[in-house]
Amino acid sequence: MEEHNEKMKALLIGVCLLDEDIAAKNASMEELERLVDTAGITTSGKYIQRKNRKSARTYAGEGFIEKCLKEEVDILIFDNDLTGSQARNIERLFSVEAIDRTEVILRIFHNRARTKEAKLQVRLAELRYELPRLKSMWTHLDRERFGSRVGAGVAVRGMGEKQSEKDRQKLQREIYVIEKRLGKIIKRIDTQKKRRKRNCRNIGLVGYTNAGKSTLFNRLTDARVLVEDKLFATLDSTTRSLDLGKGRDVVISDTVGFISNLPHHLIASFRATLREAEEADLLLNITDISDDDFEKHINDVENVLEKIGADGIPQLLLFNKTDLVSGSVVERVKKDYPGAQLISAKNGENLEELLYQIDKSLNVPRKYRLSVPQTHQKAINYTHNWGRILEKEYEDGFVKMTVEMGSEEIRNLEDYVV
Ligand SMILES: Nc1nc2c(ncn2[C@@H]2O[C@H](COP(=O)(O)OP(=O)(O)OP(=O)(O)O)[C@@H](O)[C@H]2O)c(=O)[nH]1
Ligand SMILES: [Mg+2]
Repeated sequence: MEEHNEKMKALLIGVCLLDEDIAAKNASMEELERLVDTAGITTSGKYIQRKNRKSARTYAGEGFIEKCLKEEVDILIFDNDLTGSQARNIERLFSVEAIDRTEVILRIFHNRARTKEAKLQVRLAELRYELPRLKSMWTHLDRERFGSRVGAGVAVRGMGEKQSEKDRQKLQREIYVIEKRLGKIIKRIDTQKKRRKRNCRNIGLVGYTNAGKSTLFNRLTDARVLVEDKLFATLDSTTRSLDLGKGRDVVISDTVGFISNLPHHLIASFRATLREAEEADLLLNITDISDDDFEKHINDVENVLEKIGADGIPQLLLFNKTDLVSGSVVERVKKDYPGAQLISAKNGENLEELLYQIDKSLNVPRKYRLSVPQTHQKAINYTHNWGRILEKEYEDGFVKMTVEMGSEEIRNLEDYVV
């Protein structure tokens, strides 16, 4: 895939069928513009076509595209998925490159992948995207050589078809090799994880892209993961230990963000990176409260979690960027989502409480040393009821105990912990 420089100019085109929601389409176009910007392309116009059905040949219809193309641009970007032949039809008719949303995402990933693992995953996603498009890519070659006869089903094996078969095999071979290499990487991650799991619990940060996952991650762990006001700043996962106080160590992982209409093959290709989320004991599901569409984003994230089989993992819902919204929004969200945590990762607001809630959600039973006056019968009974006593001795009017207890329960005995 080629690199694109800043100067590339694009028109964004979307189709909204008459029975579809125009507000949702507008939001999707706005997001596409952000994606396009992240890919280093300038948007010089956005158009939505309302109609009752899609055009098979050019998706938006030739007349509509013609009207949009009042000014000279380098590329047309469609918010909806184009088939390979639609893209080529448009390119031939209007002499301008045509791509869709998925390809914009792929370009971003392509330009941003840094580690070997991320690069392999991106390459795999690109190959999986290209494969079904190959056939139609070459059919025009056949048409040019044999005229309409091929289209009429004449049993001529055209140049294009042979070429397409060769290319398909080449792609499939490459896919096979990359899948094998990634399979090995996943195995390695799993082995490391197993080793880690024996000692401590794993937390995965998930959420819509740009929600503030990396900002929170850096805040909590003093890491220096790249934070940017761009979509898909993070493509790799990073794991650090997180101190919940009193030696209660857990590990936390920052990972790639999600987006609506995330192409299926892209999710499948990012298996190695998403492994951290798939295997977590607790997910911090982080949402940007200042985004008008945050409710939709929560849904989108749920959908991706379901696709990767992580929807059964206990979750803590976090609303981030409270510094950007009014008190009334905060109050409404608190009411609508009881149990959710409202934070500002940037200002560090409410993070103490967050750590406590994380601890509570994990409720890892751990060892504590307690020293309880013998007269405090209530506390002693409580310890027996809620903890597992490992050692017990009497000394100078105190009961000294080593107990294993959940982090929630131990809060009631805080005064006795030594
Ligand atoms: N005002 C405000 N901005 C924030 C807060 N948290 C994060 N941001 C900003 O939001 C943008 C995205 O933050 P990141 O931490 O990169 O978001 P992310 O979820 O890791 O994004 P991706 O890796 O792209 O998926 C950056 O410009 C941050 O500075 C917050 O609490 N308040
Ligand atoms: Mg990030």
